[in-house]
Amino acid sequence: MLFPTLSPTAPDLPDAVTVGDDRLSREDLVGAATAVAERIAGARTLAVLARPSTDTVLAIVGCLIAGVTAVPVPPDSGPRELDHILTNSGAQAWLGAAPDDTSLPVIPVRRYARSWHRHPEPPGTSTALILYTSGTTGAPKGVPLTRDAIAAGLDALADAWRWTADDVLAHGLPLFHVHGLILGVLGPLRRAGRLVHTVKPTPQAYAGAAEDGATMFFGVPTVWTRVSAEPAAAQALSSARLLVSGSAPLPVPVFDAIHARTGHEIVERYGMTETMITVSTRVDGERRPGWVGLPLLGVDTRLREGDSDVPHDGQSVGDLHVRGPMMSTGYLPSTVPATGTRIDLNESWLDEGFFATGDVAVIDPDGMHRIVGRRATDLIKSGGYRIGAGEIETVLLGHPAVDEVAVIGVPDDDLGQRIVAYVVGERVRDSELIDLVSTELSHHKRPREIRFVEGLPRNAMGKVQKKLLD
Ligand code: MCA
Ligand code: AMP
Repeated sequence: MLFPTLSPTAPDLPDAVTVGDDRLSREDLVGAATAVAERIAGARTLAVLARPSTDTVLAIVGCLIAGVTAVPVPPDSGPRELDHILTNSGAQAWLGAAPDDTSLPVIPVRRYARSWHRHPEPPGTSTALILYTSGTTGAPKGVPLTRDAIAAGLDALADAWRWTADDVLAHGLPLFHVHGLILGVLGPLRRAGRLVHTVKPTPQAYAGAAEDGATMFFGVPTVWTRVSAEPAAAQALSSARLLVSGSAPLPVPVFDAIHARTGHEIVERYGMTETMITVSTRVDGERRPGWVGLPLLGVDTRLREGDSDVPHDGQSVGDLHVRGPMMSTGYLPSTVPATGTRIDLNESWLDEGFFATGDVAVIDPDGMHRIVGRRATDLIKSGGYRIGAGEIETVLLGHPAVDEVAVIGVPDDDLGQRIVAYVVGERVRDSELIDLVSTELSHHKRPREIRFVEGLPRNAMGKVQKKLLD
């Protein structure tokens, strides 16, 4: 069974899932999610506006019980993103909350409905979730993940982190990515442990969860940076069993500050939407600051330069390829809207089951991995969100004042990278351009800074030289 928490023989947990002030016992969760499953039986794919709420958890779990593919959608998505996600995924309806002016049918999630019907376990090869993630150009890409992949990914993490039913996981991460949703919600259901979602990942909320007995905390590096800046909150986390960081590089000074304030060496892990988590430091191993650890159970990694292997000497840099049972097997097909031509997006899936991550790394003789950076400058990581420069440039070019634009990520102490847009054109208020991106796409994709310039640096071919900006 994919989620032992949902088994009829599982012991009751009065606080199986807490989101903010709303608490679901195991019985509430199973009863209400099974009622959702009955309402959606026969559907193929449903969209879920993934607000941090128990309704989102019930919608997703209802889909998992019924064997319906769920598409978690960022709740602040603008019309462009929404259109693309709904069309590309083939979502038939919204389950639970829906945007105001939607043309799709809306199926309610009823928090107090109950059903005890026993649904057969859907096949492991069926697609449980489609998650959307940014590429360097174009609209976000749909990543289908099967039940088997999710089970393998979560079990490999349980092995590395000794994650058990006794753990109470706390975090406040968004419910539309691998980190917050698969690890952060489905993880506790796979382990039959408890979840406390704090709605926002603030230092105060994490401290409160620790005082209430949470044992394990997830955060992106920005969260740990903010915790380390609040000594009282950090101190409260001393009682935890494990602090985990991922989604972007954890700065060494933050690792050190958290260690000094909590006594914990953060466990760092590395992954991607396409692969889930493939490499992690282990509870029973070395937690070396700046390094992301060893391949998880069932995972192979290799470093390549072209067709050659790069030595694992802790210094030679190569393209990181990963292979494992938790990976997706390819993006959903996409089409060029104007022509309807189908685009093959799957060049990163290679022979022998390897996936080219686009990250460059080193591996030391003991198998420890360090992520050195990304091959493409056009993928930005800000606050742990992956954001394609091209998507933002397309929106900004739609503004009548903008003639040319180049979007880059610049180093930022809080967000890791901050989105900066270089604009050639008529000078308008910065906020006009920032708000345009924030409404057309999602808030986290908005530039934090606009820099008006006379021209963009270009090479002889006319291509913008982003490396010369900043
Ligand atoms: C300010 N705001 C605006 C504007 N200005 N909204 C719209 N337009 C504007 N012009 C508002 C925002 O809506 C928000 O309001 C508030 O200002 C703060 O926004 P922001 O600065 O964006 O938030 P933050 O608090 O600084 O966010 C930091 C964060 C966040 C909490 C760390 O970046 C975050 O949740 N990151 C997690 C990303 C993640 O989970 N990534 C995993 C993917 P309000 O607060 O009212 O809404 S990676 C993955 O899955 C792989 C597999 C992996 O390895 O894990
Ligand atoms: P996403 O698909 O949003 O999960 O983004 C995946 C990317 O996040 C990876 O390709 C890496 O560039 C980055 N990433 C995730 N975890 C780490 C980590 N621990 N250290 C460095 N980069 C990371």
